[in-house]
Amino acid sequence: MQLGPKGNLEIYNHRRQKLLEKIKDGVAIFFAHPEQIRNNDAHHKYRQDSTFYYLTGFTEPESVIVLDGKTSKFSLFVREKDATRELWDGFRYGLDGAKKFFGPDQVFSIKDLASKLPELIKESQRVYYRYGDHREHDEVVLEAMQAARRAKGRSGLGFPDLIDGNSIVGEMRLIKSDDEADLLRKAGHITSMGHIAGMKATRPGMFEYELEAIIESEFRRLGSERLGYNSIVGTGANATVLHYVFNDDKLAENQLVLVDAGAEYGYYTGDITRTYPTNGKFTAAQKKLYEGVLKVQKECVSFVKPGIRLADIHNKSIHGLIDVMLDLGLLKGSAQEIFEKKTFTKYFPHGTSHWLGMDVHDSGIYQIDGQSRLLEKGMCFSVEPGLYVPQDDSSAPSEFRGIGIRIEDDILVTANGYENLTKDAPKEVNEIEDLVGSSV
Ligand SMILES: [Mn+2]
Repeated sequence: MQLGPKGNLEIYNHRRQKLLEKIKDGVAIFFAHPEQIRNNDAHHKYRQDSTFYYLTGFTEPESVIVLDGKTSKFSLFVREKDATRELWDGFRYGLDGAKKFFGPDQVFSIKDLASKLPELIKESQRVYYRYGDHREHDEVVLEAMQAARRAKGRSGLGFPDLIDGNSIVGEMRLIKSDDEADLLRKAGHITSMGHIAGMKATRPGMFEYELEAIIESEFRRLGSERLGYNSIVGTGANATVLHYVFNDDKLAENQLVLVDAGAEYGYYTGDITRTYPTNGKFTAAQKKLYEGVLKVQKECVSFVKPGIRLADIHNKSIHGLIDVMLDLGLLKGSAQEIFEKKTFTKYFPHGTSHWLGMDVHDSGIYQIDGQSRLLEKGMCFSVEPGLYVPQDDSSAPSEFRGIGIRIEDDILVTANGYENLTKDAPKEVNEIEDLVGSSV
């Protein structure tokens, strides 16, 4: 295995330096993500917390970062070397390895966290820590803050202020650097290739989980370490369930299958949704609905540039989809009234976009002073309008019942416009019809 962080150590130093400037004379604490038991002594596959990784490149659990704004000191708590545990579970950096490869000013054993933390925070009246995510971490921080306060004796000062440190890093993570854009571009490309592999192999009679495995296998083959989120593969009316999780149904003739899957690469994820006919040919009704959503999706994508807002894109998406719904007889009445009374949510119940980055629903504030924030170069998000007609919706024209369609791309804001990071995943009707089933 290759030791040390992926990429240049300078990237992580630079991020911590930027954070230190923001916390001024406060102290920031970040915990590694806790390991999760699956059953008995078997764990879920471990993935580091994104913010923790962003600041260190360090991937081991049971680790803690402490950054002191006054002294600019970076302290890292890690697991000690342990021959027995390493025989069973594999390599650990230990204190010396962590110091050598990840550049902390001082390194401690995670066993000493409770005793050392009060010392590290006692000079500060502000502690940056996200309270409420993990009770066991909250406990440690609270104890340390109490101990630090006691140690100060009679100072007249109260308990230190507690500020959410993750939100501050979240704002940093929202604007992607060129290095991050490269990783997102790669994740977008691998994700596109996985979707293409899935389209080629699709045939009626296969199970949703087979299709899932083919897509994910292509992700891995192309260098993706893991998924960005659990894949959704929903055929027929399963596609109308937004976060369908079962993936155990059989694909039938004349159905559309909706696939929402994303490969992670270097801790950054793609997030693509494509919807296509199981036998490679859209029915007339499927095509009408599909082309409606596609037109809206393309209009929303090409609208992206700095200075507009996600709310503008969402509104564009709503207005476009309302026109489609009126056109196809899904809704009746005036577009204005449907918009104002939000009756479109019957068929388009979700938002159009979410931030994308290390997490599929990435960090970063959406609204500033109650208003959707202005887009800037380096922001990355999904554009994913959809229409979902429930199977039992007797008010909808029968030809559309049980059809769910979503089309999703990953968009990076550039200086003058946008870059579609997932443009390699085909979405035009003729492209899809050519691809689907072509390797069967
Ligand atoms: Mn998405």
